[in-house]
Amino acid sequence: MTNSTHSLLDALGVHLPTAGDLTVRSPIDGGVLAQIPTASRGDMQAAIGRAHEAFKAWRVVPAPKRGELVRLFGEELRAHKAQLAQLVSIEAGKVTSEGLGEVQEMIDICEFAVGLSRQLHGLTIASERPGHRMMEQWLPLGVVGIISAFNFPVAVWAWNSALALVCGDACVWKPSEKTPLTALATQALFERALKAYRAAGHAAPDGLSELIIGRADVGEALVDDARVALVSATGSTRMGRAVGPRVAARFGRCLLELGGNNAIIVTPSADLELAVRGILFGAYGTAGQRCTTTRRVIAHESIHDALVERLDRARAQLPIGSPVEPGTLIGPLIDAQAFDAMQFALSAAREQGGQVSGGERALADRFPEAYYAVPALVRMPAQTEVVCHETFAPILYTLKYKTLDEAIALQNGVPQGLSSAIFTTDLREAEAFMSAAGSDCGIANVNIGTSGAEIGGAFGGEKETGGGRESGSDAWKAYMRRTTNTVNYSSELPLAQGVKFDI
Ligand code: UN1
Repeated sequence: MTNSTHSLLDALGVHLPTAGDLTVRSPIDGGVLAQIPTASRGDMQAAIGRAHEAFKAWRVVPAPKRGELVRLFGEELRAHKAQLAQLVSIEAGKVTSEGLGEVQEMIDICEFAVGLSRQLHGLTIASERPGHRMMEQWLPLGVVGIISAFNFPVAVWAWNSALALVCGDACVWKPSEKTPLTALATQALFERALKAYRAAGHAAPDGLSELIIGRADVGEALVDDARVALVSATGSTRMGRAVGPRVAARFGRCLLELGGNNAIIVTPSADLELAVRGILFGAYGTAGQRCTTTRRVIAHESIHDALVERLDRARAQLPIGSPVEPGTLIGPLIDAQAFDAMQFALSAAREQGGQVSGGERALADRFPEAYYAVPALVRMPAQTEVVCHETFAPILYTLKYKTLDEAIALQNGVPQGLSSAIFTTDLREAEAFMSAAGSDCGIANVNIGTSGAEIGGAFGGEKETGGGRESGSDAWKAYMRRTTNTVNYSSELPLAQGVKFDI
């Protein structure tokens, strides 16, 4: 580990063990950052036990008081934003501005959650019976298990935990094995917030937010434990296919945030300048490793060639380099496996009639142990099998269309349903795209790209994306249980539906 990473971890309050079976590498140069021990199934079960006890105490703390803890955590994040962001760059390979953006997303959700802590409201419902009142309440749910992926190593956890904590739940976090250091740093910041909360005279139980670093068996222990009321899992569709049925088998709740295969439709009336910028960030930002990454462009035949040529020229000039160096826009892929998957997809695309530009390995001389790739653009003759598959890499497939109906059918013609966008200045096209017969995704944008959603909206998608919604809007309801209460304040006992049962 370099001295700078060491001092960064120190500043964030992380004291690493000196040995362990998990080797943590930086995708920047492939160098070893740390060796840390992994937990066992038993450790996970013990953590769930602590969280379950914590839940019992936390659920009766008034929600605005719970919000105060999340407010303090947001303050820690503000104070350590630059350091945590730098660690995100080192461990996940994000360019500086995106690392900062990730921590900003955590701060934003904390603020949203603090406001929400005074708004966890239910309805009052008209009763058909005289002297009766009906209402619904939202009550704390239980332990929330959070399984997060390497590409948003800390923000996605924050979306879940900030809401879960104000909702009165306790959390158990299993981060990606590729990014345990950012998880440890986040946990250390949370513990500082907890200390400040207690120092201000508030009571908070131990075990409110447990972090367990481990392999798949530890994730399975989380998924299978009946004390975990909600499993919120972010990752591949393959992972979701394994998690979903196991949680369902024990009647637990699942919030799945899985793969995307996001498209941008570009119509003849589009502002092409805007479209080019939106597509470049969507397709190649984060080196194509967002679930919201733009993977397909569906362009009208009248503008297709001009648009694709512009994209291809701009693509070839995107600065690839170490994510912590100024000016870099394209950082590394997470590891060799990701690079291999990219090459595999590109050769499949060639076999399926695609014309590939870019995609080669970059900077191999400077970083022989790391995997940088030239962003790829593939002109496809049709939406073939490889295009229907999510490859977590900077590959953009381009397709042509004649009618908007055809474009929407192509856009919807993949198994995933996370994000989508249209670039158009035609009101009819924009509205049709967002309508019931339009995009089938959880996110449908107009004149912006597919990625980079704000936390205020509900985030998630349909079909193989898993159907869950996280973050803003009323996504908080997934972290609570609803009770319907009917209160009789009369001295009669009328039955609903006019039923008589006179004794
Ligand atoms: C993810 O890639 O798992 O909309 C989440 C975005 C980010 C979140 C992406 N706010 O691209």
